[in-house]
Amino acid sequence: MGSAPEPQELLEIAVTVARDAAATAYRMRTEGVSVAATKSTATDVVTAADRAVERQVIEALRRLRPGDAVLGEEYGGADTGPTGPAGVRWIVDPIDGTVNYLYDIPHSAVSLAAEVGGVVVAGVVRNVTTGEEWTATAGGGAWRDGRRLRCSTETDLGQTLVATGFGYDPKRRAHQARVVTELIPHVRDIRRLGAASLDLCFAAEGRVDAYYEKGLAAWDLAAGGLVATEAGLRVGGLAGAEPGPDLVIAAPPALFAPLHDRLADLDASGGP
Ligand code: LIP
Repeated sequence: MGSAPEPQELLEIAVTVARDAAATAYRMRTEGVSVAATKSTATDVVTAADRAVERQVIEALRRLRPGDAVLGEEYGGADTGPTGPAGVRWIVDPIDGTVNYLYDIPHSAVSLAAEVGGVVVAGVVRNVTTGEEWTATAGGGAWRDGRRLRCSTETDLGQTLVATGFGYDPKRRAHQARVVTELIPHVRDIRRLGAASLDLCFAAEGRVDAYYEKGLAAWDLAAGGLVATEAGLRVGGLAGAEPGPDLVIAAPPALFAPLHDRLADLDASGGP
């Protein structure tokens, strides 16, 4: 097995590919976007841009890193781990925040991460409309536009601005809404911005203090999760679990336990 490139080298590839992908998404947005199909439910939409951008990312990675595995939201792929000779797997969400993208809300992103031996070592999240770009490498910190990012230092849950999200299944949304209803008297306020990767990056630089959500897939979490971790946030699940589909909590170390315990009490990982 050949040795994997350094995280910084993988990051440079990710940034090049993500910038081109975001440019395509932006162009297609200006040309007009419509629903191409629906997935898990009638509101879980995919546009022609989601597919075109993911194909573009896959082709670019095939050219730049032949043999690496790619897992993407629209075309799936290597969801069982790397098959490439160097053990590198790329995880891509071509347009995270697709509903925002469809409604022309300037809050959607290309999210691309590189994983080596099952560990995410490099990631980029680029806002399609604003061009804001968050990057991170394992041990190398989190950055936006050349500035090293540090998360919020908030310690009081009652003063905490929390971002969260809702799934596409109405029953799950009803459960998530009950959790928010019970949580909101105990925090500063809630923000529902519509893209997990950007929520994690906002938390990384203190635009919100914390974030949690049930139902995230690997492509929603991979790059943004590394940015959040490298900015000092603790990113985990309930009861010591890894962050994953059951629940993702990202919070400054002092806030993680109080937010975790409140969410556990409210069965935030439960429901459909
Ligand atoms: C979205 C996530 C968001 C979640 C939405 C949706 P998509 O991903 O980023 O956090 O609340 O339900 O899953 O579908 O736009 O790639």
